[in-house]
Amino acid sequence: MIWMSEKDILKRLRDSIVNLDIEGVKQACQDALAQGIPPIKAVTEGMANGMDIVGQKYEAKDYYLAELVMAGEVMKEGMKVLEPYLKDAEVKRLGKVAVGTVQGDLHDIGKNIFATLLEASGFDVIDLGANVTADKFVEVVRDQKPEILGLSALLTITMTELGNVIKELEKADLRNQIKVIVGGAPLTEEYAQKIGADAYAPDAVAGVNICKKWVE
Ligand code: B12
Repeated sequence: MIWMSEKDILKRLRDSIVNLDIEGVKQACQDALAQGIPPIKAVTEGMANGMDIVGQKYEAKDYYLAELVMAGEVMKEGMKVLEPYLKDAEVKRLGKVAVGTVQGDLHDIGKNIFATLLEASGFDVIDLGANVTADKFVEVVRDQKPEILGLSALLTITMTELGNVIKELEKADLRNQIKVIVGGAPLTEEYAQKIGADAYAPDAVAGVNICKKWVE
């Protein structure tokens, strides 16, 4: 491979998401690894920036739903290349975290990144997927006893479901057994406080750092 600066590779990662270019993203991820760019940086400062641009294009009606779907697929292919390098089997085990995207919401890319980074940091992750009902979250907290529950919501209309999950945990008398962290683009610190979450994180890295503090 011809030597490229880190900046150029991050730009290629971003652009291949925006151009919905699966082969391009895979190659750029491989080049990032070959050049010693930390894989987490390739995600957060490369591909994730591309997803932001895709979102803006969707809002501007330059892109339609088909492109949103495709962008999600392209990002997932890139993640497949990077994931083995994000994980490190040698790290000490820290505890159990259940994660999921709330009911009505199918966005799972951010949640998946959070889950991957948790695993890489030594947490055991129970990934419930997307469109998860409050009942399911309650059942898992009761039966599998994770220390932490991570909830994701990407739509303004599904944000309210986060509060609902917390209420259901209270009703089931489980709220005091678990720390709840919430994340997703439309959320804010204030909103997280209002619904009674223990923490909000603007990105997956910050989220993992909060989880680490909790189990220290
Ligand atoms: C890809 C995408 C899709 C894909 C999702 C594919 C998938 N498997 O996830 C598909 C095509 C399915 C989709 C569908 C829809 N989408 Co969409 N989508 C997006 C897009 C472009 C990117 C989202 C994404 O993956 N970003 C990249 C990841 C890495 O970022 P992230 O999710 O924010 O996650 C980071 C942090 O937020 C955080 N995080 C996330 N979750 C959690 C959880 C915890 C616990 C922690 C600690 C951290 C954390 O960590 C992550 C990494 O640092 C966004 C635009 C955008 N830029 O956000 C629109 C967007 C979210 N979608 C939108 C809309 C409107 C829709 C649809 C309603 C479209 C339609 N008309 O049908 C549907 C809804 C379907 C549903 N019921 O969920 C709007 C939402 C507007 C709003 N405020 O409500 C957005 C903002 C686009 C826009 N600008 O209009 N979408």
